[in-house]
Amino acid sequence: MKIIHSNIHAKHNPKYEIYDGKKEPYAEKKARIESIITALRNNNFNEIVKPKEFSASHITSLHHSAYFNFIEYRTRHLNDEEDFYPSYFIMDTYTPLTKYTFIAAKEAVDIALTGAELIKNGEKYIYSLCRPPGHHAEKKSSGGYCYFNNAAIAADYLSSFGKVAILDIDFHHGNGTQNFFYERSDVYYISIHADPSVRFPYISGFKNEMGTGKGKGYTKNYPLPLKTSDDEYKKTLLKALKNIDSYSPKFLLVSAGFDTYEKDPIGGFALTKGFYKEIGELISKLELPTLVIQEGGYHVNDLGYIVVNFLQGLNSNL
Ligand code: SP5
Ligand code: ZN
Repeated sequence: MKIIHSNIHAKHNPKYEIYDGKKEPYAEKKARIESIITALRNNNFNEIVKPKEFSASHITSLHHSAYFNFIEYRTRHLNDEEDFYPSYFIMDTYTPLTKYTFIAAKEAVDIALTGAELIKNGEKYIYSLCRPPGHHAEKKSSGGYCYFNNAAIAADYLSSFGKVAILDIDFHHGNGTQNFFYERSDVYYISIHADPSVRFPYISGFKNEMGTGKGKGYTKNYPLPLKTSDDEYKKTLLKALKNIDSYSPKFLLVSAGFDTYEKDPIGGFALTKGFYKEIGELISKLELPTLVIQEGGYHVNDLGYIVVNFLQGLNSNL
């Protein structure tokens, strides 16, 4: 399995996030990716390749051009040491701009699109190691550590070649991805996440959100309570996979967050380390060309192990 990765993400390095009025260390840190890459190399995932550069028009065909220009222009005018906190285009206190945020976020999109192009050309499994993550980013706002929606942009690209199902398994609901496809039937968004009435993003991810207009029936949410166990999660995952199978997509995109892990510092489910291999195996039974896009997951020490197990599970069907 090819892994798409670059080091540019490391330049995006916000100093803190603001929670309940207090500055806290930034959870979405570059060490996450270093943990994953080290574990991959130690486990014979050796095909690690750099992304291609794609035109920014892939971004502006989903995100508002005024928003794209704001991120590009505002970061270009920051000093090395300056972080920029909320404004009109930034919806929370977790998603500051730094001087290098634009180039890192653009690179993450290229990582996702490089994976999408390989899948379109016939690869079975690709892992796009995106950072910053993307699934909270909306048409004209950043949020939840996300700036450009890597998964939505990759899904939109793939949708020109056949129907796409997006399975979002991050602990948090992917409000951005859901919104981009809420009125479309050619991309089916299906998400398993923490009950949004008690966890970020609070504004969406409820059971009654099912799409509208032409998209009616092509959004599906499975909110789960805090402390959800492996067994409970598996029951829900099987339902989600069944729905995906009935949709008969040409491509599967997995928005893969690993903040569902029991020891995750900002999660709240009780999934164990060993369970991620089974999640991968269950997904592989769909036998679909699958693009895995990295989202959240903040337990730096165990993150690499979890990702390797997930990918090994996915690969087991080859
Ligand atoms: C991509 C992704 O996983 N984004 C998640 C964004 C969630 N941000 C809110 C979490 C804030 C938690 N900080 C809690 C500190 C308590 N001392
Ligand atoms: Zn998350």
